[in-house]
Amino acid sequence: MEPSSRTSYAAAGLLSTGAGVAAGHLVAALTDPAASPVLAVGSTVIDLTPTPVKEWAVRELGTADKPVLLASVALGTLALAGGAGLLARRSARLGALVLLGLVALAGVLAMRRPAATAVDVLPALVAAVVGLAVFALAVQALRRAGDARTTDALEPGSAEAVVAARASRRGLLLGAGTVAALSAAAAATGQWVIRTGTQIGDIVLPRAAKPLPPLPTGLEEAHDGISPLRTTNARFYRVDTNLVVPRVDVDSWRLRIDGDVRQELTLTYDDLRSMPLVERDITLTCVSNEVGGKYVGAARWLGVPLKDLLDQAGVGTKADQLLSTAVDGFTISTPLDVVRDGRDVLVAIGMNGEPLPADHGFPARLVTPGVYGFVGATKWLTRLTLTTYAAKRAYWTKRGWATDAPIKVSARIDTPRPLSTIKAGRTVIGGVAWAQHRGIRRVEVRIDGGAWQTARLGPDVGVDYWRQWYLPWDAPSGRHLVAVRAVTLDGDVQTAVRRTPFPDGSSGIQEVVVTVA
Ligand SMILES: Nc1nc2c(c(=O)[nH]1)N[C@H]1C(S)=C(S)[C@@H](COP(=O)(O)O)O[C@H]1N2
Ligand SMILES: [Mo]
Repeated sequence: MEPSSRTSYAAAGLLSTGAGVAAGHLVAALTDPAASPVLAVGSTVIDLTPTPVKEWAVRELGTADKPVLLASVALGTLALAGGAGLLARRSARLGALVLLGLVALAGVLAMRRPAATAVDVLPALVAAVVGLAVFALAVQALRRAGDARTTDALEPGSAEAVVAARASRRGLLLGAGTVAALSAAAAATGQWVIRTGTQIGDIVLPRAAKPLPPLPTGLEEAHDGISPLRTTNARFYRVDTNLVVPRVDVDSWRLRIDGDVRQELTLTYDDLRSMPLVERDITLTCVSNEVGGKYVGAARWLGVPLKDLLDQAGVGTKADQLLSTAVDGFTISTPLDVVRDGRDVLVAIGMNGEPLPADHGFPARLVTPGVYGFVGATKWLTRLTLTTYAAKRAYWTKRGWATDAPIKVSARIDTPRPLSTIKAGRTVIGGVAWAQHRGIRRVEVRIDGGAWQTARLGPDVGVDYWRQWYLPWDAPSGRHLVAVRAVTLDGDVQTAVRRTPFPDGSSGIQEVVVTVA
């Protein structure tokens, strides 16, 4: 590699951009992670991604959608950074200008977020200073190496010239290596700070005014493979638009209730904690859950009934929408008649006996039984506004999604697994079924296109909670098609058949292929 070759200049662009981005990331980790240059660009890409692509990504990539997105952003940035380096071979100023443009873009994107504050320019500023400084040094070093080669009195190809070139190359590589190592260390430290910073300390939750009895024993105790009656916090699915989980300082956090109300309310975390709390068992699910998918979970939530808060604020007559805002500015809208029809809507602060985990909305979130998460489960909640659909549109509403989204009846086969091979003989087919707020009356299983057989149901935890089910099966050898469907208390039943693992929809009869050996 010639010190002044194209590769060296491209590498200088990459190195300096990497150093800038890493330094910016570290500063962001210490102030506001969402303002990190990479994350600011990534979040913008998420917001601008056309809805069908986003739906595809959630479905096909699952929780890997974010790493994939970040990797793409990184690759795009690296390409531009390499380009800036190449430009610098002709004109250092031009290269620097492109780099500055890149960083400025990240800075603008960080500031355009609804929740941005003045400190959020800091990461981009630091990235600019560090990036340009490394760039200037690198270009200077490459120039000097190039000049040395052309003007050296040493005879080209002579032993002295070879030694000098080697020494200069070694110096350059050493410098580049040092900068790369420092950058990696800065980025890693930033990641570490972000991860440890979101841990929730030793908050002790008060008990509910009338604690619920413990959950009954679930079918999972008797039959391997059926989803536990309660999903643990660690295993609960996570779906949101956030690249980094918002880190909320609980002391300065407030919940504001405003809009069409008699009296605006501003509540602290302690205010919420000292109100009469209730416990509710509610299953949560995502509209992007494919048939047989895992974006569904069931938990015991602790919180303040939304009704109590709305009664205290006094809802006016004009509002038809409850617009909730998260600390990062993300919004969700819920039909007001849904939240006021008597169902147990909660502003939850606890999940399965613990403070809400950061991933699931610490310090407070909305939980609305009977509607998909994107219309009723706002995490990192900070504001509830009584307004109208005509006046305000939430994040997903702007992207063409429905404003009301009642959960469709669904049943999932947990065991046997799709496409698995099991031993012939006595076994069970089992899983869970849900239709939040309508309840499950019956679950039916069909084997090889035969008659629908009624499965046995697990314990009843209420209409808002999923229901476990199983059907004993004396499995004969061969390949079999096993299908499941559920019927709600009000007689609604699934129709379209969806064979998994070939997802093609968010509701329908799940059918799996099983080989019995
Ligand atoms: N602030 C915020 N809240 C949000 C979302 C989000 O992107 N941001 N996503 C919603 C969606 S689409 C779903 S399905 C649920 C998922 O909740 P969970 O991650 O706790 O399972 O959160 C909802 N609340
Ligand atoms: Mo969702």
